[in-house]
Amino acid sequence: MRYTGLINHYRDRLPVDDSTKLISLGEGNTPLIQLENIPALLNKNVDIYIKYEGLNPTGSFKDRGMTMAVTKAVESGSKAIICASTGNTSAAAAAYAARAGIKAFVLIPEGKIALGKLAQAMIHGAVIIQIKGNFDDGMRLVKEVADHAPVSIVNSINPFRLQGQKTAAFEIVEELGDAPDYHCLPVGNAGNISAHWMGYKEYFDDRKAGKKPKMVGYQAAGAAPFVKGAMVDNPDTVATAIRIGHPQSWDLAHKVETESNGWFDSLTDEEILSAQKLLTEQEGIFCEPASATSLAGAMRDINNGKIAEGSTIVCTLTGHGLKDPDTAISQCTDEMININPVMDEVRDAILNNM
Ligand code: AN7
Repeated sequence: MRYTGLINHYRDRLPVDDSTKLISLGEGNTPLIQLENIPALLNKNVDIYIKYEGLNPTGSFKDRGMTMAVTKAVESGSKAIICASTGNTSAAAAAYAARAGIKAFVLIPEGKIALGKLAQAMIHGAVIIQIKGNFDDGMRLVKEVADHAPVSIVNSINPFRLQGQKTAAFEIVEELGDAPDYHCLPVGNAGNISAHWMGYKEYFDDRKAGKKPKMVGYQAAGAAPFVKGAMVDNPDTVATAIRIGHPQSWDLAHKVETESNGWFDSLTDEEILSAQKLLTEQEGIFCEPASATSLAGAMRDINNGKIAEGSTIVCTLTGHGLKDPDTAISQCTDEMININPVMDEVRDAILNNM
């Protein structure tokens, strides 16, 4: 049967009925790729799988939540959606609003969103409102303005978002035959880690999985309220997607930590970028900096034994590397070879670089 998106695929587990018009771009059903070279480099006996969420229609996991949120917004008669965003939510909102024929208003922090995401919001025709402030300021404003203008909020405080996003856990259980031992995710607002935990619990309770994973959330050191145990007022990190100091799912995330026996930890920008590069060079998988936080953290905790040998680990790569070409290029120090268009010079370029 033709795959037509995650709502249709999991409709029995999602809040829709036969009359609901689905707003879908074929999201979900993303690859689960086993790493082949990095475990050998670590010299540890572990199975690490990458859930490549960057292969969703707009290049991030946000599409899973956005298909549900926009479907429900349209069902309730809404003509406009609004979100604050570090970039990916705005890209997804813009695309799904275009698909639905409604308006999208996106509040983004001036100068702090990656180029690919900005291009997406612009080309899909969202109304872009740049604020002289950060994501947390944008989120506060969105909540306030929703009482004064006819717009539906599609940030992850919208419960339909997490409903859509929980389906990633279903896919993983189905592919592995059970839940993994550990599931590692980058954490900003902590909506996604909470959604995954909902999904794992649902499948465990319905006996579709025999166990539940320990949920491990990794943050950027300059934006790590869960590690600090308190909100952070001026978050900063190269991983702009998770440049968030006042997470919206604060209580939910702490419940996930306790119930799953998991933990939060943080990584420096250097560690994040080096994991991003390692993954591209060793495995051929390109994710954006924020996404590499999950792998960077998993590698550290595998090395120090916190994640035991013999474990099955899933790392979610939340967004595609093409989202942030500037950061990728700035990490590449090898000079390009410039030649005249003659064979000899091409041959020399090859022979000198074998
Ligand atoms: C690539 O787009 O919050 O912990 O406004 O884009 O569920 O917030 C993005 C978040 C991880 C964190 N990785 O997820 C936004 C936004 C990427 C992201 C996260 C985001 P949550």
